[in-house]
Amino acid sequence: MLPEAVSQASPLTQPPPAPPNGRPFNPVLTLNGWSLPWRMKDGVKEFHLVAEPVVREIAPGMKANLWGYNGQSPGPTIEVVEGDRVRVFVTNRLPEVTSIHWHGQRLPNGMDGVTGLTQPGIAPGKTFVYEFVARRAGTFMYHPHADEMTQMAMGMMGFWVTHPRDIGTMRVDRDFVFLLNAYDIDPGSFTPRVNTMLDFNLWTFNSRAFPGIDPLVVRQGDKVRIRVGNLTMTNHPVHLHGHEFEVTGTDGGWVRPQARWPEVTADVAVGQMRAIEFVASEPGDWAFHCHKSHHTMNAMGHDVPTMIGVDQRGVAEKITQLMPDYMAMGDKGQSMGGMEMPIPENTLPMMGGEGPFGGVEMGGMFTVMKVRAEQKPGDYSDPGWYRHPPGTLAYEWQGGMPATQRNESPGGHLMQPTGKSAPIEMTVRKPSGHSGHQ
Ligand SMILES: [Cu+2]
Repeated sequence: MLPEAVSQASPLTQPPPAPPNGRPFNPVLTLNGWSLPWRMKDGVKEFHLVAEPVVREIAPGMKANLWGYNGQSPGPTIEVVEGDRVRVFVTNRLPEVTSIHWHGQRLPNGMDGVTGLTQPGIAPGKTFVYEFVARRAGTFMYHPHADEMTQMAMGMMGFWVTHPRDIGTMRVDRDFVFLLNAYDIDPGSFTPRVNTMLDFNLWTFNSRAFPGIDPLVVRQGDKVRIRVGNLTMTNHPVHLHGHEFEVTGTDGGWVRPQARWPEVTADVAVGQMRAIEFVASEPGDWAFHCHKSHHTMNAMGHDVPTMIGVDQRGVAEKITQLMPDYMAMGDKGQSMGGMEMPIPENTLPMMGGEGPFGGVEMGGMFTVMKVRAEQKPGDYSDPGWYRHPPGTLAYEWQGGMPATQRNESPGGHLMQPTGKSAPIEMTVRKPSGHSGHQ
């Protein structure tokens, strides 16, 4: 008999229980996801993945028709221990052939899951068995190697973690994992375009867009690892506020301590995995996001012309005669904070999320790491917004303003177009006590 194919309906983060059998390990926390239970049979860890159409809530207010595994996209995280013998049953409930490639693993060539090269495709309705020993501890992914462009554009992918054989190796207090993924879903529609190569309009962590992405909740002083895998078609510089980290793991394994350097942004290229580590020493609500600014926007942010500095007076009245609902936007930037725009059904606002001080004006690949002194070990529940100690919050200046100093020399060029140098006039203000400060 096949092991039960456990299915998950919720897109919320499900902290996994401690492993019930087999070698002990510290489970990871899959952001807006879950880990797949296994069955132990004659010393082999057996998992059952079902490739199938799913409905994924990308964020409250928007659902997408995707393809995934066991009820969700991405599929569940698979967690095993170095040295485990693993057997994965893969049942295909899609309308076309599929396969699973175990990205990054050392395994017998015939278990590598490349349709046509190492196996025939798994036909609809059929089940294939993959079996190998998890030889190397580290961070891995799984995805089809069959009609890849369609199946990945539809959300077929999942995370795999092989824990070290010794539970004390590379030990951390909290270990978060998620995949970077992207979709092209027209505003008002439910199904991704599958032939898009570059111009995706929904940039997601584990098929969730901000404000739908759960926070990374940690206890102050915790050693934290965040593992990220990239199965989009472009790279993502992931950036953490308030802390420096080191890349301690890549797709090829752990990075030797002598080879690490501190940074605050790690670029994760296509097909790569990165594990970053740091001590969460600074309490607060720290942004954690892709640094490509159009990746922290949702669908409505694309294909909008730049209107900064354009005087739209009069234009709106003329257009309103043709389109009664027209609203001129963007002449002072595209800030959407506190602004309600009419948008099609099943579409996320371009930039959303409410913070304690107003609109966060972010979408897509953005979430918040919440560091709290009072968070209990192992507690991932949302502690609410950070309460800033007195004197630690940016505030509005209520005093006067100095007169603006302008350089009035014509043009201010070093060289005139003729090639002759022009006299430069400069006004130098020498320090004279604190008269300029107020
Ligand atoms: Cu990005």
